[in-house]
Amino acid sequence: MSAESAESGAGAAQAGADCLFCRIVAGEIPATVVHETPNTVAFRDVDPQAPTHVLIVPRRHVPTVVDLVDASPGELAELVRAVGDVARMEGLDRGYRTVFNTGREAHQSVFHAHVHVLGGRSMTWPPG
Ligand code: DGP
Repeated sequence: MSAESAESGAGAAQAGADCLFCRIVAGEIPATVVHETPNTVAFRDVDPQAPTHVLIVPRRHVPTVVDLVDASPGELAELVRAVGDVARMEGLDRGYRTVFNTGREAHQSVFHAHVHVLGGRSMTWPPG
């Protein structure tokens, strides 16, 4: 069970019309889409934290990345492959950061699995 499901059990109920990223995947809410595969969509974050800040989401509604690997390891592999494609397309040859925020304490705010791809500036560690 995902962190979010454990907290509220709301993940499945948020699918479809109630889920922001499902609506972006469906084209109901506009987004700047930069890459698509049969099972993933990548679009620019509305509040970028770096010169490149792209979110890659599975088309399937699952609340977290752990739920995605449980549901379909192949779709998780496709998501990670899309990270490499986006990094190449964005020219992030000096490096980039990938972030899966999982659960509220980790600052996950949209409970449809997604990976942040951040690049184009030097990163610091530890993350805040
Ligand atoms: P997280 O906090 O890890 O759940 O990341 C959710 C991200 O989603 C956050 O960085 C902001 C982004 N976001 C929220 N609403 C929208 C939107 O309507 N469009 C786009 N493109 N991004 C959004």
